Amino acid sequence: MKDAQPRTIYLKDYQAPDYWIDTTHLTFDLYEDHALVTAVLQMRLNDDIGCGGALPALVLHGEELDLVSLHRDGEELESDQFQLAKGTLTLPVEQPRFQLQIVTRIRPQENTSLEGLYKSNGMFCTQCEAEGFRKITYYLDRPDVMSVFTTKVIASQARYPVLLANGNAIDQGELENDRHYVTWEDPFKKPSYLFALVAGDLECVEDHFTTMSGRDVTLRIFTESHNIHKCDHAMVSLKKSMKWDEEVYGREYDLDIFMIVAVDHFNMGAMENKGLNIFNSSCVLASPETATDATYQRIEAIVAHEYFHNWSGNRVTCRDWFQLSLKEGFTVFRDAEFSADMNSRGVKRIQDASLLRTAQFAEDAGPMAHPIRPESFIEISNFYTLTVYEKGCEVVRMIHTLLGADQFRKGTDLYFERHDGEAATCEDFVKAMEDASGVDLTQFRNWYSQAGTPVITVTDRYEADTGDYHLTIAQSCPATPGQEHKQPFHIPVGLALLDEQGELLPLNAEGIHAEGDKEKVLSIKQTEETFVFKGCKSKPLPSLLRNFSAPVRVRYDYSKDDLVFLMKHDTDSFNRWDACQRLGVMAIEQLVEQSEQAVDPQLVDAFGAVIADPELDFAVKAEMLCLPSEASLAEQAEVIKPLAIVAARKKVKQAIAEAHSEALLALYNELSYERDYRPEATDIAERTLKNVCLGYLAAEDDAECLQRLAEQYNDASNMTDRRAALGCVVDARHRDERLVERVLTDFYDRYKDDANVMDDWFAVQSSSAELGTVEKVKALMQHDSFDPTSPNKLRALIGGFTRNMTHFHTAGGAGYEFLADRVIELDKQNPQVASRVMMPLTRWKKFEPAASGLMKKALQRIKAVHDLSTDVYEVVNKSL
Ligand code: 0A1
Ligand code: ZN
Repeated sequence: MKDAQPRTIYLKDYQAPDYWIDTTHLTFDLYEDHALVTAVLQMRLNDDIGCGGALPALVLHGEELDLVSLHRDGEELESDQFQLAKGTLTLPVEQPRFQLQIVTRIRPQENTSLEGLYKSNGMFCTQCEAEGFRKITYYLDRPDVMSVFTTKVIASQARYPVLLANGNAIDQGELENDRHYVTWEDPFKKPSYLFALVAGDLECVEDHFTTMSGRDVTLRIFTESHNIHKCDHAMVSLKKSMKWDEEVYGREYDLDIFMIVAVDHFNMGAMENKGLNIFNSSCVLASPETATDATYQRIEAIVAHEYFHNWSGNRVTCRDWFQLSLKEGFTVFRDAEFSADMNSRGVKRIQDASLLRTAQFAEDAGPMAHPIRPESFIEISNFYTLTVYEKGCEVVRMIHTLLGADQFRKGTDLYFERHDGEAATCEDFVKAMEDASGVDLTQFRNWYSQAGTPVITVTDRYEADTGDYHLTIAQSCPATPGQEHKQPFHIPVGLALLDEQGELLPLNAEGIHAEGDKEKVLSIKQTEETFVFKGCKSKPLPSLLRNFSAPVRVRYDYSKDDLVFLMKHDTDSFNRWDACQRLGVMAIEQLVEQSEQAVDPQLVDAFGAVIADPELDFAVKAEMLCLPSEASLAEQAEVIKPLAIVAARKKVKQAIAEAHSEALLALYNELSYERDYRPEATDIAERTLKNVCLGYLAAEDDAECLQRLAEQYNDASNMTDRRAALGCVVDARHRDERLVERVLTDFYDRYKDDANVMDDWFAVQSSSAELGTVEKVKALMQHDSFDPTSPNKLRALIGGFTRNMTHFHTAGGAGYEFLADRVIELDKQNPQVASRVMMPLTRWKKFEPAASGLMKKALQRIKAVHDLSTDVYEVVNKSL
């Protein structure tokens, strides 16, 4: 339990700290059963605080620490001269400037929360964001306290030959008893959450980057020796990111060395510690044999994300944790644009919008809904959400859209110049954008303060006699916890109008600048606005919210014919894909309500046209051929009926597969040729499309296709193809138990020594509609390769199961009970992971009554447990 009475913290209560810490000297003495940490802090009164003469007491944060000694200006303080309470150390202050020396003993070996200093596979590593540094020493563990850090790491030379911390190495040497040390100095002021330390027996790959001003930077990626051959892609990605940030944002790297360390036990994807990024090994390591295309692209994106934080997060950091989206939303926008530049821009947009609409919209409609800048929290770890990250990115993207690329760049230049070395706020970011561009973002600020997904409802009317086309856009936003009524948002709505031939019409309407353009972004601010477009010879068809120009839902009464028309003619690849999705949703929803009906033939034909379209880019074609996912169907349903969704989607997939079997097979064959593996966009597009075809072939009513699946599985020369075949074998329409068993065993035998591939071996089974029963998942938890202390394994197995609509929701509540048991058990070990895996239960209100009551019951059982962590406590209490 982090807090006896979990306390809510409010943004409105923010106060600057009473003291600053100008310098922080840390010495870590690492041993096998404990570590001694000596912190020497130069403290200074914050002159802006009016203290009326007496100096305020100093209140330092600290958790799970043994205080060994405490000195103030060289004098030891006795235990009656300070107070230790849960989470704090309070001491009186006598001078406005003073030095503290604090020695603490910690036990990294016993730290299962993976916050602070802990051990993973025999190496020491740290994770300090958001509030993990307080598990290392007593400190002002808040992001607005920025200090210059020096770190000396001392450990056994034999066990831990590599000793790393932030900044540049300035000293090293040998000590008695086979111990050695390295001292690191980071010249840039930073908050404690960016501190990092690593000690281990690691190898590294090394490369160099010459910055735009001609400085040489050493680049190193560290990992255990058996994985050293899997670092090349991350290194290439790092160099591309460094170059891109110079070219697109004018941002240069600032230290002599940049390091990445891969660790197996990590709560999140990666962490941007200054000069020493620590990564979940699943987000760094790749080889063609062990990583899929998706993993290659994820690695590229995450390496870039963490690197970009060096400016958007580290040089300019956050004043307080309510401002988290200041660094995360902006950095996700930066990495998304980087990925778009490196790969297929259209597909990147489709994938990001799809994730947002499926998962973030669900968050916005659930009990934990919050604005991208939350107003309160109990546990900040619960706010590393899709809302803060992905919706935050969309909000930055809208600023980019409203300002245009050039003004946006002026805005970021101004922001970095104004706030370099500071802890800033979202308001500072918006203000810099306004000041640089002259665009008024007053109303736009509502995106920062209001939760919920706005809905734009579009209606239209055509007047044949005048040729006028009236388009009305109305906006509203549903109530969210604590926010009953919303102010209208400032929404950029991308628009084009298609004529009967599918050509884009010039947009001539009053109030629209640059008349004559065929594409426009309307700047919507009112609750309802009408535009009258002149000179339309017939009723146009609107292409709305092009390129997903805002994180909103669009309601427009498209007929199926309209959607088929847009699929064919729209020039916006996002909207072409979206038309396809809408048609898919209509067809599947119809079957959810009436399962005995035939599959909509119009949909089947439309998919046939997509398969046959010779003009369509392979990457976009692959996306268009993917039916809406079960999760996205659930998000869009009024009431979620899990089994009906699974059955309806399967029926539609089978109908498409049967109707177009020849074309699908021809396309599959055309794309199945031998080539060396390259994670390049064109190759990835071909493999993706080929494997989408394979998925349909596995859904055909043709037992012979098993042969093809087995062949692709056996002959695959890369993980993308092997993994795709494995998934198809496991869930094929005509399953062959023996084949399933054989490929699962083969996959295990091939990759059992690769922890990251094994994660997937667990996930493929627990998420399978065929295999993933509660019993199977329980059995897998006992498997020798399952490590219950590994967040990756837990996410793979339990996360896979909670995504499994067939078995998680339909076991008479056994799935929910299983999850509740895991959450209760895990909460003692790793609260962050516990609170994340329980999220699916929090959506209980949306499910059909049979499921909903049982989900609620499972939540109530968790709530009744004493001493819940703040993480689980907050989620369970807000969702009941
Ligand atoms: N700042 C990191 C994400 C991160 C957040 C919290 C963590 O531990 C609780 C770890 C990583 C990023 O955005 O990549
Ligand atoms: Zn980030």
